[in-house]
Amino acid sequence: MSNESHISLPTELVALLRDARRIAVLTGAGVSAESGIPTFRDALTGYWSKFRPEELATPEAFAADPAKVARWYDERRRLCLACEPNAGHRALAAMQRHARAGGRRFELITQNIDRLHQAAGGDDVIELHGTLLAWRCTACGESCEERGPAFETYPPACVACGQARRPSVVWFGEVLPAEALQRAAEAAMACDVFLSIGTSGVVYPAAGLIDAALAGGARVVEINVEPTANSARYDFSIQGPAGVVLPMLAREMGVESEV
Ligand code: BJW
Ligand code: ZN
Repeated sequence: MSNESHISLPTELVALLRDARRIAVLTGAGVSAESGIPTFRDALTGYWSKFRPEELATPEAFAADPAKVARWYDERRRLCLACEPNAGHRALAAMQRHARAGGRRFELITQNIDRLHQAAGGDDVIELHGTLLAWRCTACGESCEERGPAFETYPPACVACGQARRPSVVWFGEVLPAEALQRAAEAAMACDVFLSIGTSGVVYPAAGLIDAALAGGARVVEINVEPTANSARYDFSIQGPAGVVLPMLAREMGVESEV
């Protein structure tokens, strides 16, 4: 299922999105898959089909082998920098501009650390799991954006104090950035429509945002290439690639975009 001919968008869904005063969108790795960035849990291509998360994506893993973990994240950092946003990222940015031009709110919440929403023109993106493009010192907290070639040493050293730096991402067992989480929870609670796109919806607390949305009375929509464990909870579950479904939705909503 990869082109528009297999996908139909319910007219009720299009009307719902067109009329919403406030939309909150939660995205996951599936939104960047068509840009060439692997997801985590897809059976053949996901990172966790090749690596054990507890050996790479936990503070304990970094403490045990900082060079190995930093090298793996640096490879992923360079992959993100080499990848372009896709039609799904661009459609979301266009929907956000359109909503705001009409005096409506459109909050873009992401679990992704690749900054591709921002590269597509997404504004004020709420990053729940941090970003791979910033690395911070484990001792003094100094942080800087890293858009250059591979680091010379692993882990890279802090320019201020010489101690090890780590990617500014959120590993398992770590708390999410408080302001991002609070803004995401507020947006989910107060929105009319909540869209969950390209996420398996198993990692908390992001996976709990649908509960906040439902508690606040929102209609909830899922877009994914396959059904997820939570599909039955959604009012609309659209099956198809985000890079195909989102431009279709934007067009149906009358959003002017170059997607
Ligand atoms: C497409 C597509 C296409 C493909 N189009 N779709 C409550 C209950 C149970 C457990 C917990 C809980 N609270 C906390 C926990 C523990 C833990 C957790 O949730 N564990 C679960 C796995 C059970 N959570 C945490 O540890 C979090 N911290 C926390 O809660 O702190 C508070 C606390 C601390 C200490 C004690 C107590 C409380 C932190 C979670 C951090 C997650 N970090 C990662 C790694 C980031 C760095 C890195 O990149 O390496 O974030 S894990 C990984 O999963 C990454 C992602 O952001 C996250 C979500 O994955 P996502 O985006 O959904 O990707 P996939 O691969 O799972 O799914 C992709 C989907 O796309 C699939 O459905 C495809 O079908 C679809 N798809 N192509 C549309 N083209
Ligand atoms: Zn330092």
